Amino acid sequence: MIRLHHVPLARSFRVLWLMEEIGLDYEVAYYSIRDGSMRSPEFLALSPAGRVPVLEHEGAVWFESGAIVQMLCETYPEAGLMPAPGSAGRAHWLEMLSYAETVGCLLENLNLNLVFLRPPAKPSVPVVKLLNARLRAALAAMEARMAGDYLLPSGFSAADIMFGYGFELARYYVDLDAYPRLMAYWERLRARPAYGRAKARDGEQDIYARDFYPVPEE
Ligand SMILES: N[C@@H](CCC(=O)N[C@@H](CS)C(=O)NCC(=O)O)C(=O)O
Repeated sequence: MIRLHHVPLARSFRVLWLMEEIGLDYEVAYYSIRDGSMRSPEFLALSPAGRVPVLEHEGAVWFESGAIVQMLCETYPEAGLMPAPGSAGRAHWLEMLSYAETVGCLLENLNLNLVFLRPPAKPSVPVVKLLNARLRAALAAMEARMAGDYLLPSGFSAADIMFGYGFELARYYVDLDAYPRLMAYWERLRARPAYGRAKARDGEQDIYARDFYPVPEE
């Protein structure tokens, strides 16, 4: 039995997409960040910080998207979504899994300031400026390094799922047209049939109410 604990458009989408690439049969348990369901004792028993994703996999319970992605790639090596341990490219693949979380954490902090903070609390403008600049710098660095069709010269891998998910969400905070190579890369990713199947199971997102969140005025 495989069950993904998932919030639409959250990092658990990485796992959803990866499971579609691998071709697994799985169930999805849906949550919302807004309704308190992720603070229930049942959910906290699965996820210590009350976060998604959590994956129940054949009796094991895994949390942290990067770890789940690596575990799935190693459990199903025939899917060919990682360079084998010890092979050329493995270090770069692991770097990219973690780099994707550098981007993920910047997005999370922008979300906290601009999406989840409730009045009378106000976002910190200097902090939002800094986060926005750091997000743009992280994307610009990948734009400069993008030489082929995917992050790894060997071709599509789970690193593209980890990073591509964050690139998709960055559109809420930055103008993605500033990164033409990443935009072309993103078009390749979203054209993948497994991405389309994952989107069909993602569910209705209730995180963002707007299409774009600019840096607020001082
Ligand atoms: N590093 C963790 C972060 C997980 C995480 O923060 N997930 C968010 C959704 S993208 C969440 O569950 N937030 C709920 C909360 O903060 O209460 C991972 O990659 O799995």
